[in-house]
Amino acid sequence: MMELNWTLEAGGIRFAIVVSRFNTFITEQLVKGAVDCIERHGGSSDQITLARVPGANELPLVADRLAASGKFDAVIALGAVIRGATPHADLINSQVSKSLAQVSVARGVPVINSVICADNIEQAIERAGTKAGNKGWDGAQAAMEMATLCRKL
Ligand code: INI
Repeated sequence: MMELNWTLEAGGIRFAIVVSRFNTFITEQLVKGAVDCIERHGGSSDQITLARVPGANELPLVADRLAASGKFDAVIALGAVIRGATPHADLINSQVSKSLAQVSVARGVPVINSVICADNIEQAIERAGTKAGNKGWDGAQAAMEMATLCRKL
């Protein structure tokens, strides 16, 4: 068995981050987590391009443009969808996660889905740098791993 192994490093990887402004007090914490993760793995802000969109629904289109540009080794999509009184959030969640996965496969570029899907604000806060970690940090780690793996395939 030949297993592909490597250490997790950000050096040399070109990252694109697309983040939604909806629930911005949460999503800005995800940006901070992602950038912190990249920097703590030897990367720098020069390697990161950041695009902002109005809401999670708009993430797939911009992720697609970024992935198609050939300028990035990985795209990290950050957002926070918080359930309200209507099924609106559920519709957004299923559409966005399917579309991000489609973009990734169609463009051959890792597109990391780091959109928080929460029942309430407390759950979202827990995933934005408090009790349950930071989904932006997790997304940056997944981006590093996938970009490095894809280079070896
Ligand atoms: N967008 C979000 O990013 N999070 C939400 O929780 C949310 N809710 O619940 O409405 C949300 N709605 C806006 C949506 O993503 C689009 O921006 C809007 O529909 C315009 O296309």
